[in-house]
Amino acid sequence: MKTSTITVLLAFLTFLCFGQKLPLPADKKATKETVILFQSLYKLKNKGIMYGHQDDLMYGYTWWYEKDKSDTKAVTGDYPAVAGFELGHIELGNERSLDSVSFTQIAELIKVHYKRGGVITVSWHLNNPLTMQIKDSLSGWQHGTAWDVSSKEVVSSILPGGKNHELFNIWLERLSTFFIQLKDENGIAIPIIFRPYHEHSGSFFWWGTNLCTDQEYSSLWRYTVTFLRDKKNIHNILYAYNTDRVTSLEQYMRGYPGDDIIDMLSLDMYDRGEQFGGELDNALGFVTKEAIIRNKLTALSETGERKGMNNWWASVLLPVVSKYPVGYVLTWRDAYNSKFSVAGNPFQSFTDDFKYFHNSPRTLFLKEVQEADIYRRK
Ligand code: BMA
Repeated sequence: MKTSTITVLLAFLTFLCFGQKLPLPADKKATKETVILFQSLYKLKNKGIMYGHQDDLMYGYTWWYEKDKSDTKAVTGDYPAVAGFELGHIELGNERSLDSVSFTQIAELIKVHYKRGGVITVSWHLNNPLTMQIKDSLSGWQHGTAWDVSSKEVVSSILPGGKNHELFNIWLERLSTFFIQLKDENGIAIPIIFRPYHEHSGSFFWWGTNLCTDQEYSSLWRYTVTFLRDKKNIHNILYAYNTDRVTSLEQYMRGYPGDDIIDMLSLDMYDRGEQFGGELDNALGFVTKEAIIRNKLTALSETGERKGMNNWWASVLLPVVSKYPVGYVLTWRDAYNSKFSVAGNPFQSFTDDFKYFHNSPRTLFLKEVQEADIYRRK
């Protein structure tokens, strides 16, 4: 055999062995763009960690909905690779989210970020469908919100057979309507990462670990995905399973709805003290290992710095996340006009520290993700 024939044969065999090895999203009917995104992120997580910021394009501490603005860009010169958006109150049919952001503007900026070549992730702090109907239940700001944990019957009440099941279907209809209009200028559905019912291992949302059984939590997930994917024919969503801090894989997987539903294994962990580095190291170790076994994506989908530290990004976060194939690290919103120090605000004393994180060869911001051409547009 001639050398050139052998080379072609070898290339073909390599393609057969490795080319096909890239896993697929859980949704067997996922759109082409969604499959491409999934596979790009699957590969990219071995190259570097994308930086994500919640509501980065919507507002910052000192500004609200200004064209092309971003706190991340103001500090680093670049946008985050991952833009987070929040859909709480879409279920109510409201025009604005629980954070007063217009849903029309959210859709607009999702399209902008997609056009720039960035990744979109969406969270959903949906109201409590049971307690919000009870006028004289728990008082205070939590009443009827995602944070209202006064009843353990909420999840069972919205599953098939439950007394709030029809109401929940209406909520999922409204959510679907929002997702269906997310199209680019050519009418192509924009792929997004959806992370509902988050931080399940905690008990501060009505779907938290002590507020429902693992079976109910898993059913809630399965019902939601089946509704969006099979009933509404939405095939541009990658689904992210998520917990708050956990100390074992067993704890992490409690209520996991299944590999046929989930595309990403993600973790939320904020730095509350010196033990954080070790705890994060441990948790990312078993979460990323499990993700590789199951052919899933990974993320540290919410984190935030320890109060009072001015070298947290460089000395705590970066060394730990660099050890693992973590797809992205996202810090939470810079609440407009907030009197409080919100975790992850790159505008405070640690600007140089955040720049160090940005400049690290291990981190990826929008420009690097554009170069990686994750939507294969080039
Ligand atoms: C929380 C806080 C809330 C906000 C919610 C949804 O963690 O930032 O103020 O309403 O996220 O964005």
